[in-house]
Parts: sequence; C-alpha cells; structure tokens
Amino acid sequence: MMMKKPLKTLRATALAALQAVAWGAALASPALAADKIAVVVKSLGNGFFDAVNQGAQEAAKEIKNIEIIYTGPAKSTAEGQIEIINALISQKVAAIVISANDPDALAPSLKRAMGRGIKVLSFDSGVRKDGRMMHLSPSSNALIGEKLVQLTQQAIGDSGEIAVVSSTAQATNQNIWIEEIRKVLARPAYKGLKLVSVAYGDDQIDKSYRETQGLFKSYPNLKAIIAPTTIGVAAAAKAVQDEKKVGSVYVTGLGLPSEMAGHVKNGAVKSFAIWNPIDLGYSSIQAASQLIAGKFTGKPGDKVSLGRVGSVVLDANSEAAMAEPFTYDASNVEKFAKIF
Ligand code: RAM
Repeated sequence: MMMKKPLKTLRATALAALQAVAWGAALASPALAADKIAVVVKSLGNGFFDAVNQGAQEAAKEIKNIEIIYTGPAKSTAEGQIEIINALISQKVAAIVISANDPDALAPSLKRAMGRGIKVLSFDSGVRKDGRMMHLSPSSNALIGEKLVQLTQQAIGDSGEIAVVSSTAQATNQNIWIEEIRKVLARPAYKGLKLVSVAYGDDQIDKSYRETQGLFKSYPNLKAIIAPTTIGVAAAAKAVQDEKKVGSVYVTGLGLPSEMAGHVKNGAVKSFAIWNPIDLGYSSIQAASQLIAGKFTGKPGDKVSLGRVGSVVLDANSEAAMAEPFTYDASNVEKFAKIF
C-alpha cells in the first residue's frame, strides 16, 4: 500500500524546491546583484560627457555585474550636483564617479556618501581631497597649459592680445588649466602674448557665444581665443565665423573633433587639442570598480589598473593622469570626428 505524504510535508517540499530555483537563479544570473555606479557629470547635453558615458558603458560591459547610472544637472551648478548626490545616497549606489562643478561645495555631501560606504572618485574636474578617494585627471595639467599656449603661438605668431573663454568660474579643471596657461605665458619665450581677459560661458553654447562677442567689442585688437572647454571652443569659433573675423582672430582650446571639424575647415581654428573622452569614461569606471572590490583604497602610491588604457600610480594627493593631450588639425580632424 502506498503511503500518502501529509499535505504539510508536500507543501514544505514544494517550497524548498521553489527556494532552490530562486537561489539557483540568483547564482546563475549575476545581473540581480549588479553594483550601481553613478556617473555624475557637470551638466547633461554636453557631447564631451556623452562620449564619457559611452566609455563608461564599455567598461561596465567588460567588467560585468555593473550598472551605470548616467546623470547630471541641466546646468553646470554645484547645487544641482548636490541634489543628485543626496538622491544617490538614498539609492545606496556602490560608487559615485563625478566631474565637479566646484571643488569645495560638493565635499560635505560626498563625505556623507563615503560615510555610508559609497566609494567616491572624481574625474575630469576634481573634488578637494577630503571629498573623494582619488581623482583621475584626463592629462597632466602642466602639459595641457603648455599645449594650449603652443597652439596659440603657432596660430598667431609671437605677439598679440589673447583672451580665455572658460566654462564656469568655479570649475576645478578649467581654473587649474587657466593657472597653467598663465604660468606658461610668464616665460620669456611668450612675452609678446598678452592675456587680456577671462570670460565665462558656463559651458552653455549661447552664453559662450555672447561672451565671445563681448570680447570682440572690448578688445578690438584681439588676435586669439583659448577656450579650455569643448562647449566654449565650438561657440567661440562660431562667433568668429559669424562676425567675419576668420583670419583676424584665431580660436584654439580643448574641443571635440566632431564639433570642430567644420571650424577647422572654415579657418576659424587652425588646431586644437583633447584627450580621448571615451577612454576617460572607461578608465574612471575601471578605477571605481576596483575601489568597490577593495583592490585599493586611494592611498598615495596605490596602483590603479585602467583596463585596456593601462595603469596609473596615485600621487601624494591621490591623483593620477590618464594620458597626453592629442593635437587635431586639418590633417586628422575628419578622421577623429567619426569617433568623438
Ligand atoms: C567641457 C567640460 C569638461 C572639460 C572639457 C574639455 O566639456 O567643461 O569638464 O574637460 O570641456
């Protein structure tokens, strides 16, 4: 005679089986346990950061088990970024990778994030030392300053008035680069180049354009504009073209080949520079994932692998630079315009 299993036992067996399936699924599909890494940019709608996001997604695909939350305020302000950071703390992301609109203003909320176990890394535009675990610069600041002054001299020769069209007045990266530009201009070799003004376009196309027009009015002898911002450099070049100043005012700076190819063609720009923004996004996520995994903590001397980009060692300020800036002109801009 067959013994019937009591109903209770049957239920328990079925439950156990279901649980085993659920655990099996959890083990088999790591997507369930994906670490969330938030990439907080200065502002949305900037082609430079779109390229950074592309690289971040590439890294996430390669590392696996990572979900990128790409976010940023509508305008490049610290207040907008602080709101986002606070929301990310509540969401319990594993890491925040941020390009800062202000080195100091973000530090308190990022410290709070770190206090909750969130790994914080600044990239592109830094947060002051106590507000992040490490900073990844795209390139050596001194090298960027030097390159931009060299390109200016190549465009206009040894003398003339020059102006800077920057992003926001608090941007960590642009302010450091402007300082480096000033240092290079102080050298005897550049004594004929005179920096007459620094204008702020806030990484908005229309404001950068209007600020450039203002410079033309205030400085009728202006010969060059250096814009160490991808938005500013494209807007300044457009103003030069529209105001029929091609040939009398030259624009250089840090630009995206895809946004600058037309300006190189029409002569407003002879050459400009930039590093690979896709690689910068990729490298930042590589570094963040190792912080999450506890492979390093952000101490001076720590070695950080940047995946296919190579590796860097953190300096005394827990900072490192990714690569050298690359120069673009009529000979190569079209080719790179297809990439970023
Ligand atoms: C703008 C941003 C960014 C900077 C580039 C060069 O897109 O200000 O921070 O690195 O330009």
